[in-house]
Amino acid sequence: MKRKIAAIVLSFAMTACLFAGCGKDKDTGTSLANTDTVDSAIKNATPVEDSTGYLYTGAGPITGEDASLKLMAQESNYTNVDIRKAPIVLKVFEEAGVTPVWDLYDYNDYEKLAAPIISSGDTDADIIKIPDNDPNQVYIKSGLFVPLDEFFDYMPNFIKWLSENPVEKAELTAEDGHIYYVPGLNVADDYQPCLMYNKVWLTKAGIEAPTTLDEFTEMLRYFKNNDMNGNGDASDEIPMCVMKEFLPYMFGPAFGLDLVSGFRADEAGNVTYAYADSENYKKYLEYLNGLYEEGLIDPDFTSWDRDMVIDFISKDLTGVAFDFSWAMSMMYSNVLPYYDGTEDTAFIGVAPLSGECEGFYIGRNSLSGMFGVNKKSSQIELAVKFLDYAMSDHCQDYYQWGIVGESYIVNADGSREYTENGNNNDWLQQFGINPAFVLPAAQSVEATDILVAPWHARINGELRQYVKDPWPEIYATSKESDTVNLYMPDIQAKVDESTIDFITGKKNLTSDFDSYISELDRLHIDEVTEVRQTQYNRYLKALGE
Ligand SMILES: [Ca+2]
Repeated sequence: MKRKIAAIVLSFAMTACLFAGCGKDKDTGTSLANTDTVDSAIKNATPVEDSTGYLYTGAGPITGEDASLKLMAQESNYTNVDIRKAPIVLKVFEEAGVTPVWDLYDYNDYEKLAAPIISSGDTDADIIKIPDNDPNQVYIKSGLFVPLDEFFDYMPNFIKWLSENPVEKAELTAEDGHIYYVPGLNVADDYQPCLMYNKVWLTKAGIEAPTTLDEFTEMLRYFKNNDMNGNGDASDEIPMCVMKEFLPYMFGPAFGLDLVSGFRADEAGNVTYAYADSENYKKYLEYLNGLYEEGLIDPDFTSWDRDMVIDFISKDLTGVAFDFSWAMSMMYSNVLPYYDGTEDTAFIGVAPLSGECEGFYIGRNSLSGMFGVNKKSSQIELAVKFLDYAMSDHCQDYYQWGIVGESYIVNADGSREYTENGNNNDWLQQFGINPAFVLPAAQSVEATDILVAPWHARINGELRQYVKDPWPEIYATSKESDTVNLYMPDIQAKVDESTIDFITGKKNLTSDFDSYISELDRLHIDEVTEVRQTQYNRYLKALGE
């Protein structure tokens, strides 16, 4: 069972597609300040001939001469896939007019193997995939990477994308005002974690899907006290089966808290730490402790993993789940004994719960695998142009769908579907679908939609409106990361332990909560919050506010 689930999740991660922007509209409507480096570079960029006299305007080929580029990146995470031979990857190089020279390292050990090479600068690769998103600017500070904004004349696709995605542009802007990486993209607003109800149980109970905490509690009581699964035993129902790591996603927003990111800025830009909110976080804990005391949260919930939740669901023991949206039709509904492929017999995603505050779901950051150009490369212009071409919409279409007539077909109405081969995951991986480990590929919502049940895709579209951005990804200075690394692990440990103790009643909310808050003070939460505030101010500046 476990193995199968891992495979499913992996295949989602790899085939699910996305597309740039993925339906996300993060434009804040604010005008971009043209005072900073990146914005003026975008504003002043004009396509110009390179040193060989070739003019690249965003489409392939990117050069008029025989050319090759050396890429340092990852092998596929599928051991039976040789990405060097994958048709989609070869197609992109072929259209670019460039021959790839590969310097690939094991997928799982990439960070361990690549980090020392990048830090020491001991590589002649022209293009390098960095092992993480460089949160502390370690690779940027190594001086190995070219500030891409100095080459924006050669990056028409990239600057268009940056202009259309101010949040990602701000996140990519380093502390020194330059942009060093071209990113791949995750789906960030679609298929995010959400609340799911057992539709058959709702129907049996004769109720609509609850949208408030009060209605929700009533529903749990009904599930607990009735023989929902009809096996003659009214005591074997587990009203909700949710792993503990999803409780913050599920209930925090009803109390106005983003307990997933932890840090959050209010409308005025003031940053606070949700777990140190002595009013709202206390109310959150009081609510969950109430559910626990009443037996509406199972006594064993802290030990549950996804396999156990799937096992409960397969035995028709529960009415409520909360997980990544993907689980809805692909891991939960499909194991229900009576699921027939329709919404009426499924675990269905629903709107978030509201309390004193209106509910929302928490999305994720979209920046994924990042690529930079080696400052020591003898062909920086070519490398920059290749990255620009490789992130273009034209190439994203290859990454997400493959090649027409081979991996997919276009119907008369313009819609697409995968061919029989395209629906074979092994074949599709070998074909090179979503090659994010070697190229700046974006996942696509549209290609995910056709992988899940039709009702699931429709529900995802309905839930997108509730998804809010998480705390942005902001580069840290070394002093900032020192402060965070010094204090945050102890704070996190304290929070994790106390949360469970308060929910289960091991700690008393009336007598012990104040000392919990003082303990966070003693662990220097103020200093960490101050760092987050400084970073957030920098982010707003890069955003043009
Ligand atoms: Ca029963």
